[in-house]
Amino acid sequence: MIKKRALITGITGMDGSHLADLLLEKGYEVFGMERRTSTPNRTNIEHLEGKITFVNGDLSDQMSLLRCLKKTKPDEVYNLAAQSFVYASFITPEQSSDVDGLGVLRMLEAIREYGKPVKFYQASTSEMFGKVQETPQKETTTFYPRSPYGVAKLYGHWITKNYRESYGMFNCCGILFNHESERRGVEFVTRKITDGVARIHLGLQDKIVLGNLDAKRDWGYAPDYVEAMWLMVQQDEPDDYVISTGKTYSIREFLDYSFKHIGITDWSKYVGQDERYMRPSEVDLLRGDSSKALKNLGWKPKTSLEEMVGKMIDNDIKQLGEK
Ligand code: NAP
Ligand code: F7E
Repeated sequence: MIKKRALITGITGMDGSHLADLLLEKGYEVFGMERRTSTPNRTNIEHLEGKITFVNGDLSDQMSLLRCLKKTKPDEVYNLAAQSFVYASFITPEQSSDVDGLGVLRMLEAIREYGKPVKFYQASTSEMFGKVQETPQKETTTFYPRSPYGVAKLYGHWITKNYRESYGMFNCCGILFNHESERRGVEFVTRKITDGVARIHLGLQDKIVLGNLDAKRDWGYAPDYVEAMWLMVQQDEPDDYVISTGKTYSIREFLDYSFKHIGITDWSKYVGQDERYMRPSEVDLLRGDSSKALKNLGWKPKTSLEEMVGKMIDNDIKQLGEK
């Protein structure tokens, strides 16, 4: 049987690594696009070495993308690469806009130039809802991004739709709400907390210093969410979907679940706050409505927040213990 071929950009990231696991399980030949760095970080993908093929490319370099397509001849391209840290997009707005906005255009142009039929998935985000205009947020909710990241992703979202309508390309956008896992980067609030709680549990750290504790997020589990990406690409018609749990929790509530996991109910003495982790403009509340995904894709989240927090902390304790 001929194997389907998938090219994943952002292979070293959280979602890229989980999607590669899923596609390998489904019998795909998987290609992972990696950008050149002085010290490669393959922490999330060590287990994939020998199972997938790595190719070099960068979303800020047009020709490198075309070369990746020619080399890998994919049936499906999942564009997961991005400067994905909202906070950093305030510090390097131009670089974030280039990669997260124009990078998408470059990949779409590369696919047009390549000329063979390719199904394209774009990693859109709930950050496009920003200062939310209704709750819960769904596919038809008006966008109001609140960061250079959100604005750039909105460009990526619209250019993907525009190329679908202009050139009849199979392009779909997953508007994914926050999702986390054991492989989440440690600068994001969930992993910063689970790693910090694990360190406190092991006596390696006294305090976790955070920014705004009142922001609310709709947090799901990344392995559940990569399944939704794949389902979108398997449809006969391309479309855009919100992927979320429908539940929202504050950072304080995330702290409650996390400390409870190691038997602490009053965490006040273990958590500090510092202005330096606050953002110039904040997204206060996100809660998604993914009923379209349930209806058309049969997708729904499987993992509760409590379960996910437990998995993340247990993994952090194990990893720190091994070190
Ligand atoms: P992540 O862990 O930060 O991974 C981002 C990946 O993009 C990394 O592999 C990174 O490579 C790569 N990358 C960065 N700049 C690049 C460039 N110029 N060219 C090529 N690759 C580049 O992000 P994630 O959480 O897995 O998210 C995956 C995608 O979904 C991103 O597009 C993100 O914006 C979007 N998204 C995420 C969430 C979420 O909650 N996780 C929600 C909605 C949408 P290096 O290792 O070299 O840095
Ligand atoms: O912040 C607050 C912070 O950086 C969540 C990305 O994957 O999801 C992610 O973006 C909230 C914010 O994720 C700290 O102010 C408080 O309100 O974990 P985060 P994010 O900004 O929601 C979306 C959907 C994406 O698309 C992005 O790529 O937590 N917060 N104290 C903090 N945040 C961080 N990082 N660090 C703190 O100390």
